[in-house]
Amino acid sequence: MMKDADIENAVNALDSLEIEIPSWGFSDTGTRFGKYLQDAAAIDLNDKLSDAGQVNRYAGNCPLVAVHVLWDFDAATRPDEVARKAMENGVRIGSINPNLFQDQCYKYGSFGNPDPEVRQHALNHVLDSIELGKGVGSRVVTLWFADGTNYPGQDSIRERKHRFEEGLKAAHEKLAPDQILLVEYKPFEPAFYQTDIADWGMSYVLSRKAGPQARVLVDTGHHYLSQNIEQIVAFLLDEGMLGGFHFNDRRYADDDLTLGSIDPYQTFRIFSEILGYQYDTGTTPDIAYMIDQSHNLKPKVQAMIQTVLTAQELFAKAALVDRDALKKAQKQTNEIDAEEILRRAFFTDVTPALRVWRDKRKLPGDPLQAYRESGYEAEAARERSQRRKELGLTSGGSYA
Ligand code: PSV
Ligand code: MN
Repeated sequence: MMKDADIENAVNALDSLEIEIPSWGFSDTGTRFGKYLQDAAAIDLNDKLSDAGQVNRYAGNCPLVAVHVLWDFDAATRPDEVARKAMENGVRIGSINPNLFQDQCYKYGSFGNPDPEVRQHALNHVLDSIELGKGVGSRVVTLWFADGTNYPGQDSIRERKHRFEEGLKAAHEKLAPDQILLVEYKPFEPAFYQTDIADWGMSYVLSRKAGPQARVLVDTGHHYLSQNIEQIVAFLLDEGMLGGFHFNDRRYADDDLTLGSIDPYQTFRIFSEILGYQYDTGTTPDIAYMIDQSHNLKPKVQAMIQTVLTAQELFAKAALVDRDALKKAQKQTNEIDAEEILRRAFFTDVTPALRVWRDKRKLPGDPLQAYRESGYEAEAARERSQRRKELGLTSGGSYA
């Protein structure tokens, strides 16, 4: 049973949580073996903003939508129009994700490419993305690089590092004072010998060298198995260098599974580190809580609602950690009590707090069910398959 004080703590914590959802979570995506198409999948950015609006309407606290520049924009897209469209759907444009991996010229990398012309091409795209961010009123530019090499000796690792230092510094120079540059790391894939920004340490060094508005982005799927992610989070928080997350879960590699579907305790421990830092310092770190998931099989809006609800539940649980008791147990090196304090919070049923929070925000008590009953998905499937036909696009048909 939750005590009133616990409910209050959890509700306050939830009030401080804002989750960003990715536009690419609403379109048809797949694996390198192919795609299974869904009739209700978004076709264009308008559809994605509409879907994101639904997630925010039912789940609450996810008013930001991350966009991927080449997947969502073309030369004719007007940033002010996009910002207006987002507003119409009750959301705003969140992080801008330049695409530095799709063009043929990136075969040997973008910022790390040995060819200065390709490096300039990549930098121009990042600079355009920074301008786009200013145009749509977004604060965060997120950089993920597929750069790396596939064979030992293929290129100089140190020279590639220098090229990155130069490129990131040049990008940082063009940021508006309120923009931040997030640098994401990933240990492998698509490069399989060496990735140029392989872990948080490399991202930390490069961000520091880029300038004061650059920070590290932790994608929870971008670690080797069994890596202690909450330790990375604690370390970066303490250094003032944690910029944001790409949340998802994984079993094997960068699986993009639903947050908390494999190891909810890990997400809880990450949240607990953040809330513990807030408790100790009395400050709220500026963290972009973003989801990076694209669902191949699940219905996309439902999957995103499920994800947001999971984040809310785990964040509420993390708010229940008895910080004073934990400090006391740590002081006494009482590891059993210390661990039990975490476990007790994790295993508490926080439904009462979620109910209070949802009532307060006039959200449905069961957001997933309310969305399912709304008829939005059936209508989206009908209208979008019709539009696909008119556009000559392949459709999922009755297998969606
Ligand atoms: C790369 O695996 C990544 O995590 C980057 O954040 C990309 O922008 C995103 O996935 C694309 O799905
Ligand atoms: Mn990511």
